[in-house]
Amino acid sequence: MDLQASRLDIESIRAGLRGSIGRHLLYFPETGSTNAELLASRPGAPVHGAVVITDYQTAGRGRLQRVWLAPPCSSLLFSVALAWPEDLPVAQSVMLAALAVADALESQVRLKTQLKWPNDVLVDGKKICGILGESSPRGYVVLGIGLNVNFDPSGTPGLPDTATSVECAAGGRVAREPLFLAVAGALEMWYRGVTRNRDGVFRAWCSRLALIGKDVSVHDSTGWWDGTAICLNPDGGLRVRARGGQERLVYAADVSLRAKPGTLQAGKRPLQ
Ligand code: BT5
Repeated sequence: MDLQASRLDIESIRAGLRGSIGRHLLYFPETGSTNAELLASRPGAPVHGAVVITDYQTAGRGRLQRVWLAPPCSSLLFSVALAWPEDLPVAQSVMLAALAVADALESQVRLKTQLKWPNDVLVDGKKICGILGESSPRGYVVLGIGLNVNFDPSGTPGLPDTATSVECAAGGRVAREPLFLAVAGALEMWYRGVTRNRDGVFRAWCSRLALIGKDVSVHDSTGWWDGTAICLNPDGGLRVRARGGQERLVYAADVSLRAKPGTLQAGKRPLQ
């Protein structure tokens, strides 16, 4: 595979980094998964702010054993290690990353974003970025960020029609390096915020979530079911009142807004 033509310009990234995020930066033209790479790189102790970034993943991973796909040299695919306070839910590190990506897309490309529980950034209701948070030993989290940039997901085999990219949403290709630097800068800012105000990330994330009070369809290990999203727990759990009236707390699930309550047929995935 020829990655040479449009590989990331790592030197320009290094030159543009200002804070602790990316101070230790490892680039691979191709790797299995940047999360796996970062979790394995320093057994027992990742360095705060360490970043592994690549132009292509052969085994990119999502939640729940799903895959993350992106054509070579098309996207931002990286993982960052953050020292994470023991008393702060790991789920809030994923919220922090989503806020950082949203800020970067808004400041760099003027894209209006929405955040979707538990780990997505959307533009026009379609997924532009997925985030995978994995805890690592001794008080670190590893946040894997996959941000679709210069390709058309509708022409990429294996991708759902609910995917979009910066190119599609903004109507043109953008340089990935300044976008990465903007995400790194926003991560730094939100991370500093966490140390000053424990609730800040959770509150900011909740305020950008268009889910609470809405009719939703939930897909979890029990199948599809309908309900109303009531509120979020600081540990990332979503409290949903099911149709029968009982409240359920969901973590490992996919949740979609329902356009028309009651229209979902059993076993069928709703339209986003
Ligand atoms: C996620 O999982 O959204 C987390 C994705 C994290 C990817 C990054 S890339 C860098 C780092 N290294 C890794 O190995 N992973 C992280 P989840 O919510 O489970 O969504 C996965 C689902 O999204 C898949 O089942 C597909 O349906 C869909 N999908 C796969 N690739 C996509 C893409 N490029 N854009 C939009 N949707 C995609």
